[in-house]
Amino acid sequence: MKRLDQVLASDGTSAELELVIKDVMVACKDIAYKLGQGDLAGILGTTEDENVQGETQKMLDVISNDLLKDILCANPYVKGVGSEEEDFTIAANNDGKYLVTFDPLDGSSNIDVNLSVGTIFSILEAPADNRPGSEQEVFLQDGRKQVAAGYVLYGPSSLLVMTTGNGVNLFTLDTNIGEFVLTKAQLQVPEDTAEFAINMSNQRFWEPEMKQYIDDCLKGEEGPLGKRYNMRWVASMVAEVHRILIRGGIFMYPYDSRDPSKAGKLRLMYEGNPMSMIIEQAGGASSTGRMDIMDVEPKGIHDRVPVVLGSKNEVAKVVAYHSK
Ligand code: AHM
Ligand code: MG
Repeated sequence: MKRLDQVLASDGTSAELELVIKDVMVACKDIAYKLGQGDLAGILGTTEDENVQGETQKMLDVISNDLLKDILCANPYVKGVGSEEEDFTIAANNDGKYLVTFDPLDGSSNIDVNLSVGTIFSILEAPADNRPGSEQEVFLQDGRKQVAAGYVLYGPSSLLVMTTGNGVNLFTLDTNIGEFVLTKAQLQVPEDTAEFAINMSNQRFWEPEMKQYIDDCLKGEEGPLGKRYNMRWVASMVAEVHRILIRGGIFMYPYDSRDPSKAGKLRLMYEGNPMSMIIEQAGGASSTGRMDIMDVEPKGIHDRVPVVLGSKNEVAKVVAYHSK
């Protein structure tokens, strides 16, 4: 079986990009170990702090963020990093070629109940010219510019799913040798599904188009969509996206009116774009409901975005509801 470095070497990934991806994985292996230790290491629970988004931070949010930040800032090929847990982007090495954004531990409300969480990362090329502008601004590129994206799902096994633009591969962490090993090549999202994932408790805050689509799903065979749907909600985007990659489905975190200043709950640069690249590379689709997520022009590093992604024919139905 091929190791991650062998797969990257054979698919034409540059040595520099490979070194950046490998450093992300060094941090992720450490996160996997620490999650496994949990209470034994006294690292479950919440800190006194809030992050820039006004969310309370778990101890493991902070630990995971520091692991990724420290290793990436020491990598000569990394120009800067942006994290869901940091107020501002961080300059790393001026001659670095890559910018890395990450959500160090997504779905962290699941940590204390021993359920699945994950790390999501996205890699962009730093603009070659030394154009004036703040460190934040160099990051503000649309999702189509990503050169790599992936996630590590910490579940019964630790899994890496990633793309460098040549399809999507699945690796399993072999803890005997401390390496991610290719266990499924070229994942493909089934085109059709009858399984949706959405936080139904927000229904009263959704736009009418989203309400209508879910109402029609709930009508089953008798409704306009003509089939009986099943529902899942893990409250961990990495786990939901992984389920969709393996057996199909549609995941939605739409715009809602709880806080009209926010375009949704999930963040474009740390969650929306990397997951969209993975899903599209596996033959699925990804939309805000009105446009492809990867075409959204970011205005700020912490921008939020409505997310509808998964099996391509089902995503097309949700988009059709929004264009009625
Ligand atoms: P986080 O980055 O603060 O962990 O939030 C993102 C998570 C996603 O993994 C998940 O889809 C969603 O938030 C769950 O939200 P909810 O609390 O509405 O169930
Ligand atoms: Mg997150």
